[in-house]
Amino acid sequence: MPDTSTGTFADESLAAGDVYEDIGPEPPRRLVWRNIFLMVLLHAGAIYGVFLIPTASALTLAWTAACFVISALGITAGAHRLWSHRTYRASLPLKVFLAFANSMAFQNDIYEWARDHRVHHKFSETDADPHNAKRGFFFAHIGWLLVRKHPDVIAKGRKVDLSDLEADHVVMVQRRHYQLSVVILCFLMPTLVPWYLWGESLLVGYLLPGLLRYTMVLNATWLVNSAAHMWGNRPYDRNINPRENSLVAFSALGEGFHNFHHTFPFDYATSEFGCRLNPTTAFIDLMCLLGLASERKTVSKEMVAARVQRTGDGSATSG
Ligand code: ST9
Ligand code: ZN
Ligand code: ZN
Repeated sequence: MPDTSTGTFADESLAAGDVYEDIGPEPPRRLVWRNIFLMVLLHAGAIYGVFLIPTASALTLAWTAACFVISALGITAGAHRLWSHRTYRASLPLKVFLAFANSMAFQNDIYEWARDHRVHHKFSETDADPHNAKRGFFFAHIGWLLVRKHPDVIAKGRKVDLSDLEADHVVMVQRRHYQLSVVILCFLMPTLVPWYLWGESLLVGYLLPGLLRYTMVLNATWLVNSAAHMWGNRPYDRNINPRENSLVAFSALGEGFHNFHHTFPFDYATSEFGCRLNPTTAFIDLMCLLGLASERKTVSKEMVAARVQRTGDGSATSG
């Protein structure tokens, strides 16, 4: 049974057996009305966009899908597997591409995203976890972006080592020019390309490859924090909340194997099954084939098997 009052560290950088305990009463929840207003507006625009799908040209729909995949890779292959966990090494051209793709996804700059994500791994399911899933599905999904952070997130987060990110020029340049890059890459480019190249209306360009695509990438990402921390098997570690969730893996380009990922956060594939339901792993493999990436870290089959035996919930299909 998972311990519901404490969170155990699942990060390899921490001493085995360390336990972080939640302390003190819950501070008052401080709503951020600006974010609530903008998120309601964004989702309303995205829903309106759904009704405009029949009026869009085939090229616009293909462009919307391409924008989804590129911006999603900026999160999965970029902010997550490269910059948060350093699971592989990327060449400068690949890093620049991923930084552009990351701005297209508009989920905070790489530095802030990776900082919050490292804090999430280190203090999973405690007050110091930015999207602590013990506070319910809504909080883990979107609610955490609508309220001030728990003081523990900031206090504990300040102790997390970010020196590699500070030394990474691509990360710091993207951070310096973040707002402008988002305006251009997340909103202007997706809208203007179909208008200029094949005469799509500006409204459809703004609502489909713009707002609807952005909202879909956001929700696919948030499902990893909400659904994949609540529903699914725990073949590798039954003592932590993150689960294997195939539906989330499908919508999040392979990021739904979350029990594996929290157990072995250094593995570039975030799964023992390679490219199965995992386009991000296929993308990193392709980059290696093209000489643009190298040094993929993986966990050995023996280590997975031993872990499955020791802490798994018995649902493993291999190991
Ligand atoms: C978004 C992010 O959506 C999504 C991330 C999801 C992560 C998912 C991970 C799952 C695995 C990967 C799967 C990928 C799947 C992809 C699939 C794709 C198909 N440590 O933040 P402030 C400091 S963003 C240390 O203002 P408040 C901070 O530096 C969407 N320090 O806190 C600052 O210090 P100083 C768009 C920290 O006031 C001070 O604290 N954006 C930490 O509580 C205040 O910081 C939005 O919607 C830390 N962890 O406000 C909202 N955190 O003053 C953007 C903070 O010295 N965010 N600090 O500079 C906000 O508006 C605010 O952050 C807030 C909290 C209202 C949420
Ligand atoms: Zn992670
Ligand atoms: Zn997680």
